[in-house]
Amino acid sequence: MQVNVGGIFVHQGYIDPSDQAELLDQVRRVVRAAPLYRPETKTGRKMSVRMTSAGTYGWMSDRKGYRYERRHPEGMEWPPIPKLAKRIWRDVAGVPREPQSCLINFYDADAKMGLHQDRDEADFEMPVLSISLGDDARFRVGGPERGGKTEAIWLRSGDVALMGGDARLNFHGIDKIRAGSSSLLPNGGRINLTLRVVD
Ligand code: MD3
Ligand code: FE
Repeated sequence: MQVNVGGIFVHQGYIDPSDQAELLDQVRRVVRAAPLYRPETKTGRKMSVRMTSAGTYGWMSDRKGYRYERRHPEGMEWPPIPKLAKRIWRDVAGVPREPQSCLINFYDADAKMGLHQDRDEADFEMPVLSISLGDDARFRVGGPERGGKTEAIWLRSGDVALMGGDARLNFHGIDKIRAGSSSLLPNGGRINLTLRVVD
């Protein structure tokens, strides 16, 4: 089923359970080559979400600020974007370009992501695609101005969300994780893959 929340299209149950397991396997391969780390903000606070990336560019935050980088903080290039994630992009994104970045966010039961905009990319005509695996997450989306009205939707394992057009610069974040709601990850938690065209 497809639902529209605040201009974001959520394809619920888009990825069947066997493809979710295969994609998780591909994500594990990325994490083995480019380990998860906890980014710091400019003020030196650690984010609660752990991250790594695949593709030409990885999104990164540290005391110098946030930006895209071609290398992991430990110095290696980012591994290739998982094949299944690229296939989903081709089938859903509706643009002729390939994704250049796949940010992998790992949320444990207590992790959150505050409301923010994604505006570090060069071309806002290019959509952003999000793939959810593991525990349910309450995703909150507002408008293009901070402090406006927001709506929330629970994202579940296998859901694919497309943020394009007028919604591309909407504020969004993750409020809450429902621990134990999925058995995909043996130790629980949620993985979100965010695919983007960067340059
Ligand atoms: C709505 N991640 O990494 S992905 C992020 O679930 C991020 O990990 C969240 O926001 C997560 O930047 C949400 C969904 C998402 C991504 C980009 C958007 C939603 C968006 C851009 C505009 C509006
Ligand atoms: Fe975001």
